[in-house]
Amino acid sequence: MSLGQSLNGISDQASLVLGDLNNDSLVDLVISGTKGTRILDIYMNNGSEFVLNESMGGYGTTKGSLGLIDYDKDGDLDIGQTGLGDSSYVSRIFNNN
Ligand SMILES: [Ca+2]
Ligand SMILES: [Ca+2]
Repeated sequence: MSLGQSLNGISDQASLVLGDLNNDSLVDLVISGTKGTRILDIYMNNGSEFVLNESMGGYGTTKGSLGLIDYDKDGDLDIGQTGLGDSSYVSRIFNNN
């Protein structure tokens, strides 16, 4: 095994989940944690590398986890998140539109 790609590092018991968010058969990447401020970053896989597609500042959590499920059965994976937000523990669902 060898290193394929190094992405921006985040810390504070961060979490990561992989899944095909845009149904192009390429697995995408979601990371939650802190990088100065709390972040939730979504990387899309273009076939050769993961490219930052959306950075949702303020929605990052620490000491938590991420999951992907198509909870509304529209064919797109949605993001579930739980953990410590800015001031309290939170659980959220982000709709993949
Ligand atoms: Ca994809
Ligand atoms: Ca969905």
